Amino acid sequence: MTIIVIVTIILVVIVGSQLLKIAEIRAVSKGELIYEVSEKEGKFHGVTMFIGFFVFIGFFAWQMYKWYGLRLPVSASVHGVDTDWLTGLTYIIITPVFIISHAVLLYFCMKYSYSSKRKATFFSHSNKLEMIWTIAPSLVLTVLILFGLSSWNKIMTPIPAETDHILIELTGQQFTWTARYAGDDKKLGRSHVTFIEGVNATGVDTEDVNSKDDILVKGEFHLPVGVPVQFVFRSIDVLHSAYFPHFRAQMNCVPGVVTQFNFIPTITSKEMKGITSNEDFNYILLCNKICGAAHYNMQMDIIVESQEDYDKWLAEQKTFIE
Ligand SMILES: [Cu+2]
Repeated sequence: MTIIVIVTIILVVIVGSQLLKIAEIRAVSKGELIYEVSEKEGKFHGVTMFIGFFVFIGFFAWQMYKWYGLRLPVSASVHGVDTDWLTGLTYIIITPVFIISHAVLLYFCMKYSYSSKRKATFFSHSNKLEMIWTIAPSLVLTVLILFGLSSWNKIMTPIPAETDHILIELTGQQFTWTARYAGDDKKLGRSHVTFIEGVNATGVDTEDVNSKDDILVKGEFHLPVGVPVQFVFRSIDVLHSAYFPHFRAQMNCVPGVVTQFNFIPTITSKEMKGITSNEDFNYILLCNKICGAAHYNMQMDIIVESQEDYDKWLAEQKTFIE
């Protein structure tokens, strides 16, 4: 079936180009100027383009309406509220610019379509124009970037050791995640690919004293609400990306490099089920780099709960080294 469709498309293209050639030969034989656009043709193209503007903007409006409900629910992290606000601000700025620039562009196609009575003005340079279209976008971008940098610094500055927080290492591998909690000593034991052996699939250094109380979990991991979480990321094979859509966070997991960020969860899983009116709602960690055939299945559930429930859950988990 696919081959028939491909062959049909190729044949249609060949037939089309042959028909054009025939039309060209016919016009040339009659002495017509085939490469000259007439005023009538120019006007037709211009008007069609201007009508195209309304079709284009109509399609844009329809898409906004159609997919609006598929947006993520309210952010479940402190910095995520800032990120969403910044995204909203960016849309407020770029949407009118997008519509106005297209309206002007396509209206001018119609207004200035070819006329034999009009001669085009030639000018090679305008300092005034250059200044306007360089400075105006630069100013807008500077404001957006400054806001963005402030949010970025909040999640990228490592949490100081003396501040109360949880330390979790997420290791990506084709095609699964492993979460490692630092345990009572709040320190992660050393880890390296050279230690990977049998059940020690992420390469924890079992000789390191800091590894003794580390807790490894798969499938799902828990976080207490309102407590800062410092994440560190590793990959033991290819590039992965730890993506937490509901917390508006994402970080690459790079083989041989440790990356990090932190966030503070603000809404428990139970509360989010109510907010989204979806009893099956679950926070998820996804891999957001196409890392191989089963990439789509590389995910982990995240349960955000009260400190009490979290402590209870953590107490039930076994340390990696018994
Ligand atoms: Cu992956």
